Amino acid sequence: MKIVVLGGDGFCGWPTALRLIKSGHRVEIIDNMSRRDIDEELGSNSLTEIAALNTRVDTANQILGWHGRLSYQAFDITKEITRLQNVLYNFKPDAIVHFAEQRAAPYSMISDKHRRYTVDNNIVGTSNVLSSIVEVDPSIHLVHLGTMGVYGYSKDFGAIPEGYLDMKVNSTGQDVSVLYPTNPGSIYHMTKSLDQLLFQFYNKNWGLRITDLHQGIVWGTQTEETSMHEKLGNRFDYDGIYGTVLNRFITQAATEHPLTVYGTGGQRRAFIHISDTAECVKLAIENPHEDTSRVRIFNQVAEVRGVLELANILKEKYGAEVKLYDNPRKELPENELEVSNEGLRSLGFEPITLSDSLIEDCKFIADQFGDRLKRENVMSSPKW
Ligand code: NAD
Ligand code: USQ
Repeated sequence: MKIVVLGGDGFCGWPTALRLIKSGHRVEIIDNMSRRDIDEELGSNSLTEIAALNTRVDTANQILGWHGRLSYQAFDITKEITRLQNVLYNFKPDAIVHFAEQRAAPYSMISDKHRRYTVDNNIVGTSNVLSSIVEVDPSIHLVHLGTMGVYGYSKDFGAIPEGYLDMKVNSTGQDVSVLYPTNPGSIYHMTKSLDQLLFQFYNKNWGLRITDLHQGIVWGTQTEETSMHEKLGNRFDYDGIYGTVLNRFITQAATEHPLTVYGTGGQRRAFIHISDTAECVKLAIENPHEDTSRVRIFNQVAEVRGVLELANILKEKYGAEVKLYDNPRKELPENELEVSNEGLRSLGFEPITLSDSLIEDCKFIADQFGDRLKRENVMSSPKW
């Protein structure tokens, strides 16, 4: 198949692009390098060294013998819609994977400028992608990376279903299935909730084939493919704004920083390993749904874990100190969470769960690159 990967230079997009070409697909990456620019803005960095996108692409094509399967263009999908449409006319993709959004909740809560940037970038980007599909070829399958955070993290309606809630209407006694009520906890998560409405409308009006993958927190850094050459290595965020909790804890354990549990650590969240991110996207693309009467929504998660539980695993394994910090975020101090992942499982997804060996792979990398860590960036989250 021919696949456009929007945001293919990022943490999830790069390993996914490699997984797709290794599976025999042709991939065109589009990325405006905004994530690398944000590192400059924040004075932060990936713990791992990452090659420039042209070097990554050349390495994948030439050194690994995947010649011609991977190409890229660097531009902003919010600003250059004509160029985006030209890619669709010329490359003629069967599917588009949309990773190209500002994805850090803390970044989206820093200031007015950051709130607006996140809304502009994420909503205009998604809108441009949908509108371009309608203009160029409405049969293109759009696979979007959404988030578990659109549901909020509670058991108010029982186990979290895949996108739709089955309910009985009190006034009529009718059984209905509605888009799950959103309960975002940051401007970033709110943009993902708004994305859902865009998908619903474009599906209803033009019958577009759309899969929205509500992904949990991604952990790990390398996959089989990114480990094949040093120039294919993936990024690894550890700072207080882009670093996600488990990767932060692993890095902290490697650099003798106390594990930074926010609040009580009673927050429970859904997790998935980076290798499974790539695998699930591949499964969604290779198994497009026939019935386009509504948006297909899958929960892309492997398992649910508590924040303090994760810290205690690392404490036990590496003797790390666990420290409770005032929570910079407005969120439930404790929550129960149960999530269905039947959709992707029905396509063959066999989740990788937290294991000693995977933690050790990641700790090995954190040990190796520990001298690149900027300690002042570990507690850099804004408060909201
Ligand atoms: P990332 O920031 O590492 O990657 C996003 C990429 O998109 C970057 O390379 C960036 O330069 C590019 N981009 C952003 N805006 C763009 C624009 N307007 N035009 C062109 N390129 C643009 O983020 P990630 O961790 O790879 O996340 C990818 C997607 O997966 C996001 O949509 C995110 O919401 C979702 N997701 C991520 C996680 C996680 O834990 N990392 C969890 C759930 C969902
Ligand atoms: N947390 C700590 N200590 C830390 C960092 C985080 O206790 O040092 C806690 C947070 O308070 C929160 C939980 O860990 O309760 C998760 O925080 P996170 O930063 O790992 O994840 P989050 O902000 O939710 O965002 C990440 C990705 C985002 C994705 C989301 C999936 O950055 O793109 O959408 O995970 S989910 O959480 O399932 O909504």
